[in-house]
Amino acid sequence: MSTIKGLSQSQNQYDGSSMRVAIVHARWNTTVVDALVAGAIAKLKARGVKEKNIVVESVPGSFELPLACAKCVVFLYRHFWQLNLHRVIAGGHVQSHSNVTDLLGGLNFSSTSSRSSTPAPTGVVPMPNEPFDAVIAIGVLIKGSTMHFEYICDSVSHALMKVQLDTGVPVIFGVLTALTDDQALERAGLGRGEDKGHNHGEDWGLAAVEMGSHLRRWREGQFN
Ligand code: RBF
Repeated sequence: MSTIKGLSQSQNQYDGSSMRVAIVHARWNTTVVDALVAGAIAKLKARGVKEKNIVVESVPGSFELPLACAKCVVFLYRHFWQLNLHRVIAGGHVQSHSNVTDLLGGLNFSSTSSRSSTPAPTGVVPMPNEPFDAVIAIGVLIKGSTMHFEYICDSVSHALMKVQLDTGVPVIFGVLTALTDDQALERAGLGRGEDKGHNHGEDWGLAAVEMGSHLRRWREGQFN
């Protein structure tokens, strides 16, 4: 039977060739998680994201995903502050748009970034890593006989949304909340029936590049 559900493909081919993306995944239900991570990586690469710019971190379970995603972003904030401090000490100018508002409203790491047209002043300690354009949180929750599932699903989804809204860095929601093993397998393209299903990790890789691209544009005040 045909369905009207699902994601319609964007007309745009978003370019991930200068992007950095973090994937944070849980280790519960690894058969499914591994397929989802592989699907996400395949589509990141298909959009041009370089292998060296895809960082993969793992945590025990889905409940740990929000903190790990938040830490990726906080790490970057810290280095942003250090970077600006060094620039001031070095007598360099701080670009007029690199101010506290940027920190609160979104990330702006143009100083030593290859995206910047302004060279960093001499004496500046280089930022060890470029910022992430997006973070993909991947976990698979499968309902058991207790209320655990409901609590984890609820808290994790709210917390991941909070990380994204608080930081302005896109957090892609790659958490499956399945009622059965088969539901989870089918959503990773591993279905046991004739129809293997669709690997949603692929959609998450595409979403990461699309959102990273939108955020770069929106931060510059460019809207369609
Ligand atoms: N983590 C998952 O990522 N998926 C699960 O399906 C899952 N089910 C769990 C069921 C129970 C009864 C417990 C105790 C934990 C489960 N976890 C699951 C792990 C959870 O996300 C977290 O790692 C641990 O609770 C430690 O904080």
